[in-house]
Amino acid sequence: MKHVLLLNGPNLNMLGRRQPEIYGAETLDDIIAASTAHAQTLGLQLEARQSNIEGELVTWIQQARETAAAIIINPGAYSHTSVAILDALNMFEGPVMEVHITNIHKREAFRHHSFVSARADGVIAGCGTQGYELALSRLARLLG
Ligand code: CA2
Repeated sequence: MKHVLLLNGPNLNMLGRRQPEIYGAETLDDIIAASTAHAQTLGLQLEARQSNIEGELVTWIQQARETAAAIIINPGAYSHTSVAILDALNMFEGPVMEVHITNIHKREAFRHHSFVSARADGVIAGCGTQGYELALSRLARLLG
């Protein structure tokens, strides 16, 4: 079974606990459970990790070169600041899907640019937490 690494960046551990009007009512655990179930229907094995620390995300992306066929990443606010995450993703050879729960283009101007989008094979924004399932479906297609 092909292995997909799902990474969530800073503050996404707070989903469902603060600002539900922006990010919805589901917790990160809810999202991981739904994504894991969806991955199984697609014949994919999901490993989910979250960190508030940029370097930890970079290390996990480096390690994924040996362990994962594809990456789904919601880099959170690091989307808009992190060349380090972009550089790490550029060393990963498999497909990368970038997910944002909100439509970053409808929000403040500083959220309109994502460094990660320069590497991502696909970007899903504004589809709520369903975006993670859409990203998995796309990866199933890309991985054949
Ligand atoms: O829309 C997204 O998924 C974002 O990546 C979420 C980031 C934000 O900085 C990006 O611009 C867009 C923020 C995640 C913060 O998550 C929270 C969850 C609950 C309560 C407060 C923040």
